[in-house]
Amino acid sequence: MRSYEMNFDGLVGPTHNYSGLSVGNIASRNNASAISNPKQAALEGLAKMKTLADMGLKQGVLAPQERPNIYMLRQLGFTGDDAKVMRDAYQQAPSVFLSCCSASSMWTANAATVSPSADTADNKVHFTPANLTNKFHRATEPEITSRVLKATFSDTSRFVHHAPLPFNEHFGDEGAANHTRLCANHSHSGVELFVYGRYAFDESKLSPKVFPARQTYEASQAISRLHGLSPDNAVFIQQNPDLIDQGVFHNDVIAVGNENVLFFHEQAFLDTDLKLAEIKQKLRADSLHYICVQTSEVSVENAIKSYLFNTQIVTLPSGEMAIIAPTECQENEQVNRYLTTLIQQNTPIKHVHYLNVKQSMKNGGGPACLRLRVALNEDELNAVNPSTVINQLQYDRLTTWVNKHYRDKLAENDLCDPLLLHEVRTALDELTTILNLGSVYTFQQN
Ligand code: SUG
Repeated sequence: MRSYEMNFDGLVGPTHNYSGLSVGNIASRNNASAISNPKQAALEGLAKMKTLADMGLKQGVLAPQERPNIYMLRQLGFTGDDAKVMRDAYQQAPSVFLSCCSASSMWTANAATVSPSADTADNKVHFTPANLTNKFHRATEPEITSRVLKATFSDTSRFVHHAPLPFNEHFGDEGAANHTRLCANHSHSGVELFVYGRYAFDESKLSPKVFPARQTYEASQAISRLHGLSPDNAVFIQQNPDLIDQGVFHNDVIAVGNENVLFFHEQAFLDTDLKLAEIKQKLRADSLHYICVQTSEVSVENAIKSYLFNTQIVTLPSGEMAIIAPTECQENEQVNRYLTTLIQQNTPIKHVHYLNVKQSMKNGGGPACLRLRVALNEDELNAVNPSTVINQLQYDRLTTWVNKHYRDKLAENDLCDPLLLHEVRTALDELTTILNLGSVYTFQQN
C-alpha cells in the first residue's frame, strides 16, 4: 500500500501577537511589543497550505486554541466576570496575562511527536502531544491540542493517542520540532531521529549555558518507548549546546529531513560522524543523502536569521524533491546563493519555492514550525477527518472565515478588550462546524 506524508499546518489564531515570550528564540525577543496583524498572519498560513496542496501534496489543518486563556487566569486567582478577569490580570500581572494570550499553538511542529504505523510495534500511528514545559505560554497548549488531534484522527483502530509526558522540566518535550524520520520512502519503515538538548538526570553532561534546552534525552526516550519503536528504528542525537546558546531553540532551526535526505548544518549536532554512521547502519537504504552545510557556506547566524533549515523538504508527485523556504532565505545573500547552487547539485532536491510567512517568522516560526508531519498509508489517509483536508472548498471557506472574524491590528492593550474574547469564541464556534471537530473548546462544553 502506498504511503504519503501529510502536513497539518496550524491555523493562526485570532490573538496572534508579539509578546517576546520565548527566551532563547531571537526573533520572538527582538519583536516584543511590535504590532501584529492576525488577519494577515492567518491568510499567509492558509496561502502556504493552499500552495502545497496545489503542488499535489497532502495538506491538512489543525484548529487554533481559545485565547485569552480565561480558565488559566481563573486558576491563578483572578475572579469576577471574564472582562474583569482580563482587566485585572493585565493590570496586576501583565506578563502572566500576555502569556495567556499567545496564539503559539499555530506552530504545530510543537504540537506532538508522531510515529507512522510502518515504524511501530502495533502497526498503528502514534501521537504524543508535547508538554512544552519550558515556556509557560506554551505549556498551556497540550490539553486542547490533544482534543484537536483526537477530533482529526478519531479512528481508534488506526490511531493511538498518548497523554503528554509528565509536566515537569525533566521530561520537557517539544514534539516534532526535535524529531525527524528518515526512510527509503514513506511506505517503508524508517529510522526516527530524536534530537535532545540536554540530559535531565545527569548534570555532568554537556548542556547550554545561556539559553534553555527545551527537550531532554529522557523525554525523547520515553516517546520512543510509548510509540513502540525498536532500537533499530530510533537514533538519539544531542544538539550542539553552543548552538542553543546562539538561538537554535529547536533542532528544526538547524536540520531538516525528508525520506532519504538529511539536510543539516555542520555544527548542528554533537558526535556527528558517529551518529550519521549509526543512522546509515540502521536505515539500510540504498541511497542516503547527507547534505551538510559548512559554516563557510552559511554561517550559523545567517541560518538562524533566514531559517534555511526551517524549510520543508517535500517529495513532489514527480518524485523530485523541493525545498519550501521562507522569503527571508531569498533576501539573505549568502543563503540565496547557497540554495541556488544546491538545486543544481547531485541531490534529490531540484526546486526551491519561496513563501511569505513573515507574520509568523517575526515570532521565530518558519514554514517547518507551522506544520506537523504525519506519514499515512492510504487506509489511514481515508480515516482522517475529511473536513480538515485542505482543498479549494475548505481553503475558500477558511479564507472567508478569517476575513470575517480576524482583526488586522493587535497591540498589547487590545488583548484585554473583552470584545476580543467574544470575537474569538464566535469565530472558533463557527470553525468547529467548518472543520467538523465537535465541541473541542472548553467554552463550548460549559
Ligand atoms: O516556541 N514562538 C515559538 C516559535 C515556535 C517555533 N517552532 C519550531 N521551531 N518548531 C516558540 O518559541 C513566541 C511568542 C511571543 O513571543 O509572543 C513563540 O512562542
